[in-house]
Amino acid sequence: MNPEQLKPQIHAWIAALTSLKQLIEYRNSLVGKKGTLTEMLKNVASLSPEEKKTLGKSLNELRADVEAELAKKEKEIREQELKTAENRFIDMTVPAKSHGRTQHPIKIVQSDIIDIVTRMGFSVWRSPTVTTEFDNFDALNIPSWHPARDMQDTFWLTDRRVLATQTSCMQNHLLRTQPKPLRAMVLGSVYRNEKIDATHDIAFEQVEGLVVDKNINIGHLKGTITTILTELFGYEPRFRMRPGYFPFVEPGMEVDLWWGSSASDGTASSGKGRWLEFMGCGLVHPNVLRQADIDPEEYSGFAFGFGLTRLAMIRYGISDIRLFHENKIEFLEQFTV
Ligand code: FA5
Repeated sequence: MNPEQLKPQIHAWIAALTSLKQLIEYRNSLVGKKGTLTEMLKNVASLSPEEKKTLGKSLNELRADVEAELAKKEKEIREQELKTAENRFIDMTVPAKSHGRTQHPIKIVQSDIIDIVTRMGFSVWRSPTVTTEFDNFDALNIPSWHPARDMQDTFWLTDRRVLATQTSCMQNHLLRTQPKPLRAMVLGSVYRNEKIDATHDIAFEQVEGLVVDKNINIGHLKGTITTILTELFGYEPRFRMRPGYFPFVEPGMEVDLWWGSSASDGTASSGKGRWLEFMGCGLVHPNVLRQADIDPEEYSGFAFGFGLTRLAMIRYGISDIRLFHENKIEFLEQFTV
């Protein structure tokens, strides 16, 4: 058969193709390794020189024509598929698939806090790893003879500097250097020579809030804590305030959060939970203001400090603080953003 006669038939087949899948299959069946045209070309080798010349030439021409026709069709189909995809209806109500980027739970809580407090007008700071005895204790109304130094088991360096035991070590610096009124938030890693158990680690994350203005009272403190916690949890979590002693606040209080409640709104006790000490706070002690050359008659303030690590435990129902540092992939993979 004259290959020229095959042409219209092949063109008709190509024109009828509607998908890339069909096109690839058809291309293979024709000009693929074992395709019809390929086989015909192979057979030319056994023909007489005369036939070889004419048939070989027209078969090669047919092959080139078919390839060009297929390429044209392929372009057409691809363009059509793109258009269909563009016009496809996108249902915005279908929940987005998580893109699966995992992030450490402490990091997630930290970013959330920064987001919340910057909206509330706080500046955000980071406390140093190594600080001075003065900033960590003396400036906070804890002189060297004060028994309150024993409240925090401290890692001392040989030159009387310390590994920061609390983000409060930034208070004096902020009070001295920042203009009043002041609203500052400090994030930082702190270190204590403690016995490790399910709720105590030797290195953990703290967050400090420090506000100084005129006529500050406990209502401002409670309102700020309530707002931050409500924003963090998405509902007002169950917490209680009770008297607590810290030499750098007067009056001083501690805040406990309910830990382990199975109620989704965090209000009802499942009977299985317990109170977890979460935060120290109070009105800034006049001596702390005086240390920074601020007149306590003119300015007052409140401060609070909480364990970011404990917050993450409560928020995610994590039962053991040691999990944060174990680097177990099964644990970490549960937290995606
Ligand atoms: C302080 O560190 C004070 N600086 C808090 C403060 C700030 C009081 C401003 C007044 C004004 P405390 O030692 O209680 O206080 O620690 C604060 C919080 O850190 C605790 O409530 C707890 O949530 C967390 N925390 C304390 N020790 C550990 C630990 N070993 N492991 C994990 N979290 C801890």
